[in-house]
Amino acid sequence: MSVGLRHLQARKLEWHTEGGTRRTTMKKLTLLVALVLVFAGCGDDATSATTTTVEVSDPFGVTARAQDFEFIPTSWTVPSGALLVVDFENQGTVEHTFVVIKDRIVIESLADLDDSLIFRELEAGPGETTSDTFQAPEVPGSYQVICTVPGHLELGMTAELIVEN
Ligand SMILES: [Cu+2]
Repeated sequence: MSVGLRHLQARKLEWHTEGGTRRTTMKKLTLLVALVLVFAGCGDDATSATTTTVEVSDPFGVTARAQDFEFIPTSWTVPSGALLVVDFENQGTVEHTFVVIKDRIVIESLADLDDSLIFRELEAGPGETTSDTFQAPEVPGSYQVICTVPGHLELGMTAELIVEN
């Protein structure tokens, strides 16, 4: 599936709610892709038509804010496997990151983190907003989100991405 990011960003505004994101109605978008192949035979009525229907879920908007030194809100609930459009807004005075940890592993100290444990990473400088589009984990559960700037996890920059069926 190829959908332009600009298109996704325009659509995701519908799902933003103040103070975070609630699970809202997942509208199903039905794309009707009709491929009609017409073969004009010489004298024959040789016409072939193929119709393919593809169901695509709308992207799910997530707004995450960082301050010095906390995430707001501290949890986001998303449908499993959904296409997420994440806006990470850094309202702090230093750089922050939004790092989703794989496989429901919980990191308590940055020393426990290595790159193989990172599901997805966004970073934003002070006053910046970074956006990213990626697929939520398929397996339901609570996925830890941390800031990986040294010292920030220890100051409490941890949150959770809750994946529900
Ligand atoms: Cu931070």
